[in-house]
Amino acid sequence: MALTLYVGSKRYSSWSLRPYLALAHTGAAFETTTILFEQPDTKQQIAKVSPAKRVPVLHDGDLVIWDSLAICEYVNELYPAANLWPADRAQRARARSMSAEMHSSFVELRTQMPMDLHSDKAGEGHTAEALADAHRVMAIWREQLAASKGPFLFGAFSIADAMFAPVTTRFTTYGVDLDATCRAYVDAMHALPAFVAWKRDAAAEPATRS
Ligand SMILES: N[C@@H](CCC(=O)N[C@@H](CS)C(=O)NCC(=O)O)C(=O)O
Repeated sequence: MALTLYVGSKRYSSWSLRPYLALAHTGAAFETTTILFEQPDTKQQIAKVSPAKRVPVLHDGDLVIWDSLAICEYVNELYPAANLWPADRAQRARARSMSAEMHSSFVELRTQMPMDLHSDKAGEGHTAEALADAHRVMAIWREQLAASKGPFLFGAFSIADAMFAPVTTRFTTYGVDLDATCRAYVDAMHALPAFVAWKRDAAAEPATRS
């Protein structure tokens, strides 16, 4: 098989979840290889497949694509019929803006509320800075969902949703308050068959972080 997506522990690897959802959305055949975190050879295993020494990384034959957003862009070019970006240019520009903001911002949210799919850490990590990040994320969602009417940010699933998927899990794990609009969005994300499959696989992995 030509396409292999190398991912980190599904329980913890927020960056890995994004291209997995984008690839799954295309319906294309691909293989997923998991490199578990916190193992004695984790760094060596990642370095073997990723020039950036980070996961996710996609191998398409000899071509190596690293970084979650770059992989999503490549997948969009491989499978244009999957409409991973909105068709309308202005909407596409908005989707790219929010994807880029998600990719480069919200450091406190990431730091205080790291992804952990199978833990209940309600109330942990609720620093003022992390909550300010969370409120900015939810403001983006609310504005976009009001315009599109959902269930995803631009109606149908797009790369923008893939980029925010890990945050939806952080809000659940850490018990961040959600209004009805954001709750419906999180529920739609968590009902995606690909998300359900990822979470099921994550449950079978060892818990290596407290
Ligand atoms: N900007 C990168 C970040 C990738 C990244 O930081 N991956 C982490 C795991 S989620 C990693 O590979 N850590 C392994 C290590 O640091 O050894 C992307 O979007 O793909």
